[in-house]
Amino acid sequence: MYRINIPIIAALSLFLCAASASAADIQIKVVNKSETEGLFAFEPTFVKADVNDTLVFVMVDPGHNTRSLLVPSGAASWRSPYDKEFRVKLDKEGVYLYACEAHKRMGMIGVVQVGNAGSLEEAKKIVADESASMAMNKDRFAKALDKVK
Ligand SMILES: [Cu+2]
Repeated sequence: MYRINIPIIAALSLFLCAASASAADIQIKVVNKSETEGLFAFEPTFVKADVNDTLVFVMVDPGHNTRSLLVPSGAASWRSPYDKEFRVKLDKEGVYLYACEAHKRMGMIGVVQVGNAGSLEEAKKIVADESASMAMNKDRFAKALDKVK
């Protein structure tokens, strides 16, 4: 009796390890200046993720937050407090767009692709509208959306 349980427990714990390893935390640094992305940036600006991964916004510099501009159908929109680490579970496939509310006009935006992007029509419209009112980094949003494949 006792011996029979051991392989079952071993198999179960292997299964649980595999399941938890498949969902990743993806760190996004929120900074005034990024070596790779430029001024007022989410680093990296574009992320490709899998369903059930989690974005972790790390507020490296003060004065920023994150707010969704577009989420896939059925996904929850978000609005984070300023200056606090914030987590977003990516539980639906599609494209997510977000910005820092204080610096959206500075082009402080981000794009996330989760799994299959699906139609990009709505995302393209939002990117065009938002980019038109930006005072700097005007091409950042469109360039990030171009990375969605
Ligand atoms: Cu900001």
